[in-house]
Amino acid sequence: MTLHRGLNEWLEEVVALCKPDAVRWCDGSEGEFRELCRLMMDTGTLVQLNPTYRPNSYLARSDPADTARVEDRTFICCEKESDAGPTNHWEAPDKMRARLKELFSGCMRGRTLYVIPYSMGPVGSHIAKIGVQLTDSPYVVANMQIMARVGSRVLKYLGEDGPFVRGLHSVGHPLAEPRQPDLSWPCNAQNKYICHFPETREILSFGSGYGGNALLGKKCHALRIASAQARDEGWLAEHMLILKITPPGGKAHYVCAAFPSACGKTNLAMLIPTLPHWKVECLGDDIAWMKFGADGRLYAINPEAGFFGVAPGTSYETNYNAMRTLDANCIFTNCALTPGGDVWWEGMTEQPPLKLVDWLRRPWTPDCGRTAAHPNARFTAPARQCPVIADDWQDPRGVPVSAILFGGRRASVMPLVNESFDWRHGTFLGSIMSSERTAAATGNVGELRFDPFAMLPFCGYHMGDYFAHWLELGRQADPAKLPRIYYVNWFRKNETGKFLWPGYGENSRVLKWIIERCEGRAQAVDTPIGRLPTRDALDVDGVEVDPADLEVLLNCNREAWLKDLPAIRKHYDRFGARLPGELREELEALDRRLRERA
Ligand code: OXD
Ligand code: MN
Repeated sequence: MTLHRGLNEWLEEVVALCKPDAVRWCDGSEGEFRELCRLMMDTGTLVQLNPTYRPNSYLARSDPADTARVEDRTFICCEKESDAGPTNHWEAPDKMRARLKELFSGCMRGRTLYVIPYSMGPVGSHIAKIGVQLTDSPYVVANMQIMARVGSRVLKYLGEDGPFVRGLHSVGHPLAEPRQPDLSWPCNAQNKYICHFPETREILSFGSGYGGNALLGKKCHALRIASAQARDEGWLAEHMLILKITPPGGKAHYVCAAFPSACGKTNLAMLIPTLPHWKVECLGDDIAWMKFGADGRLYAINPEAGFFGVAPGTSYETNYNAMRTLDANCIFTNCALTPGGDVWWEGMTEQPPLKLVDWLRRPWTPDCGRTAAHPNARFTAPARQCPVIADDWQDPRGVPVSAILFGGRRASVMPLVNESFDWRHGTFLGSIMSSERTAAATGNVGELRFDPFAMLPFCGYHMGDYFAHWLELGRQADPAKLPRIYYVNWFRKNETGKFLWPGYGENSRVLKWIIERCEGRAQAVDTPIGRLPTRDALDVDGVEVDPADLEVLLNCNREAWLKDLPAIRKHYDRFGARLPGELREELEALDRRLRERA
């Protein structure tokens, strides 16, 4: 199917090792998608949703032991342990390869191996990269068709010797002789390994069929491998949404924003501004790859072609555009099923349906004391279906970035918005990002963790070196052309636990201030932590926020920050000598500014 020698040789090796019954080259066609979905309906992996409500859409219910990314089973296998850094699990490449060789040996018996050539980014864009995933999961193929540009056109572009990232994936559940019927969600919950070899640009993933563990183009390639590649080649691979914002009668700006998983990136990316005549359009909701253009500006592409969003909490009220994106051609995973054959999840409607089948396939009623959907239930939806997808979302040149936002869920300390003094200070703010843990990964929900640049689970090398890479790019660039950097927090609460800021569409007010700052039109006041909007500069006309709450939202709380400093120091100490000196200096300068008399 290809004249690419390297790809053919690798495929031969994998076939000899994994022993699939058949090999199928994926062409990325609609016919292929429908055929695989039919096949998965036969094995019970998918149910087709009622086409009256959702044409060409399906629901998958996973094994209860396979419902999220598994950070404790995720490894960076570089030659030197010190290069993986303290935030990654490391294993020596040879040792891990030997262990995985045993697991992969015969693991595809009774199954078909699918070859998925994919492009992260528009095919042929100078910012895009090619990967090939070999997998025994038709669920992965169908999802990858939505999430990436897949199939024959990618193979054609790859030619006979083009470079590509190798991704081998198996659910780790061979079908023994005599043939047993397959499971509806085959996996190998006891033996999950999500392994990255950044030096050779390879991914080996075993045992899980879920999301980021299995759709290798996303977290594994577009973040962990790409971040290492970006360091080597002088660009950025980031856990960021991309949006386009156009002021009334003004020119469009592009904004990238990094938030930890399940902190509302999809909502912000598709926000409907409450401010009259401001327009917000979406280019991506999870990942941005950025390269400097010949004009010295930073240009971003969304390497993905779809959204793999958290379903619970998504409704016509919270994210109308996401809901409309889900009208057809989607795969839902671990949502509940209505008697009429549609999906439902917590928060989708104010009143839950009276009867459902929950994600564990059990009868469910509102009083049964369990959630109907899994908290990390997901939708996989084509980006092109988003009603506010920007017309230039597939521009191979990328879009010039005016501002970069960092943020997380912080009930206290962090103000609504804070502008960094410069790129170096912005890098500092990114490096101290922290957030309350969500259900997107296993662990205790609500616990506070530092998540620098929202890259904690996704940086494919030493996080200290990653900070240094950000600083280095800033040093090489023309400061006037660099995006401005902001830290935002929509999640500030009062003592009774009530949110101080309404969020959602009202966040357009914060975006407005940011854009006006970029255009040199809005006022700010210097504080020890950065530049905050003056009371008049933030447009709060028509928003219901108590003036006392606004005071808290736009205030630098010196005592609270001073109390946070020991935790920041401890966070920094993890990086030892590889923490760039400039960031330590930023921290000490912050400490000094906080102690100076106001
Ligand atoms: C995601 C995540 O799925 O960050 O985007 O977990
Ligand atoms: Mn994400």
